[in-house]
Amino acid sequence: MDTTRHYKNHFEDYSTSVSHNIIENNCMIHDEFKSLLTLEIKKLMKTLKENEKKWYNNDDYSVYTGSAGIAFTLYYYGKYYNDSAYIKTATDILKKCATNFKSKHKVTFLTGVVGPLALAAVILYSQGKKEEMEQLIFNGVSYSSSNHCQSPLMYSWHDKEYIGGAHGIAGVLYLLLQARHYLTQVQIDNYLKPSLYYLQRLQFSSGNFPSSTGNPSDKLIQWCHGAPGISILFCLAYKVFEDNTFLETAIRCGEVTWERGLLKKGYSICHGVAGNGYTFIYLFQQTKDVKYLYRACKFAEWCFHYGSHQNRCPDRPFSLFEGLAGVIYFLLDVQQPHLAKFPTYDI
Ligand code: GSH
Repeated sequence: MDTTRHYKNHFEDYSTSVSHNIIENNCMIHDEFKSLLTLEIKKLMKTLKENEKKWYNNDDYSVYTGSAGIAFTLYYYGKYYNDSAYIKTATDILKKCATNFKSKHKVTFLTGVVGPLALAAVILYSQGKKEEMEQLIFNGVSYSSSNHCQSPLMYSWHDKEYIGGAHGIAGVLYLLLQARHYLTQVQIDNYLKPSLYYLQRLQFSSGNFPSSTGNPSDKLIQWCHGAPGISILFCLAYKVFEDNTFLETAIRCGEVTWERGLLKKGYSICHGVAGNGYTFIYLFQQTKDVKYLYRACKFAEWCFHYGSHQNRCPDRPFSLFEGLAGVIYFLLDVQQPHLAKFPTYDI
């Protein structure tokens, strides 16, 4: 039985001759490929709109799988094509999400777990029970020291120390790096940088990363788990620290993503081909090497056949992170690769 997670990548790799009608000399997307992207985006947007009733399934108002994420794509589309109707629809949906989150959703201070956790922390602190209080706070430093981790920062979720962009330390480090101007030099030197060096040591010889510590499986090549999300982190780390080894790590992630990134699981930005396409966009932004822009275009081209190469349908088929809205977002981003940013992750 074939248990591989990816299709064989039959795309020819970059050369000036194969890319002549995809990329122009000046690293811009060729008008011919742009027309194809636009055609595809409009077709997929039509499908998205035809399924509007399904956007609001299960009262999910989140950016990840709910209507707020779809609104984000509508807004981005409206901005790109200068179409105010989409911006208005997006605003109306987001207002509805905000109202409904307050009254129904559980991840709030008043009705969700955040409230009791924060209140308990305050009470324990006032009683001088600092250690107990610290156990309640999300804190990578204390988790790492109390669990004797090799990285000065570490986090756990569902009792696992995840590594990747969505659930793991790579995602946290990515946000901390973006917020570096709010950190002290000591925090950067003693926590952030050594955590990056620790992560580098986990890279498999294939270029991929484990999904959690101690897990030897080299299986998942997705933005959420494995090389793609980590490549994005190390591109930024290279930009900030100018350490060549960070760029080398990111490039090795890019190679394995090109080789094994056309996933059977589907097209999503979280664990599918569109998310993996962002790997090449970030490598292109960092290195200006047109090879990566070409590769991003080929992953976009794969998405032109949306739905035809996948072994399952997403649970939330129209959502930003699992479904169609995210794929449209990626195709819009490929049209303007210098400005592209992974939605809601890059601030
Ligand atoms: N609910 C998701 C969908 O319908 O698209 C599927 C769940 C999923 O793929 N989760 C990701 C994953 O890697 C993490 S966000 N799962 C483990 C696996 O594929 O082995």
